[in-house]
Amino acid sequence: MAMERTLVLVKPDAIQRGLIGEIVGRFERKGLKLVGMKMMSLDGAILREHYAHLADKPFFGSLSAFMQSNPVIAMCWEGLECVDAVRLLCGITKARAAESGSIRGDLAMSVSCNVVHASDSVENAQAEVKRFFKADEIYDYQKSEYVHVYAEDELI
Ligand code: DAT
Ligand code: MG
Repeated sequence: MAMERTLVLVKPDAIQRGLIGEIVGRFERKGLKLVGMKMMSLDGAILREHYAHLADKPFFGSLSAFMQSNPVIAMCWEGLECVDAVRLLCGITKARAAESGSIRGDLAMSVSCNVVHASDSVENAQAEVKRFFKADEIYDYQKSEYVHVYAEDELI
């Protein structure tokens, strides 16, 4: 078991729909620790890196345009094995088929306008946090709540 950090983006559709607080609140209530957060506009260069695995797809152009249509909120969340935990909280890509209770399952209907991005592996999470945050934009601090969120042996 390990403390991990993962990247979450609140996507342009969620910004327009006034869902920032709702989405941030879900990660907070889960017991995760927010260690970085900022609003930013994405450009084509960062999106080509971020979505490199989709570069050949026919929807890449519209995906890139959508992600540049207004700013996003970038967040770095920390927690025990939190890369997988955050993916579960978000639900599957096709929001209208995502499990009820998940962020996408509760808040969205679309494949492309699916309100959040979350890193899909520990390796990608490390690369994505670096891509979106400078080292001094990530904050180390104690979260007193941890003693209630985790058992002692989980915090070693
Ligand atoms: P996820 O965001 O669940 O990790 P992904 O990495 O496969 O999914 O794709 C990244 C984003 O690209 C996804 O959130 C929305 C968009 N996308 C994926 N598949 C798509 C499709 N078939 N049509 C339109 N947009 C798609
Ligand atoms: Mg992905």
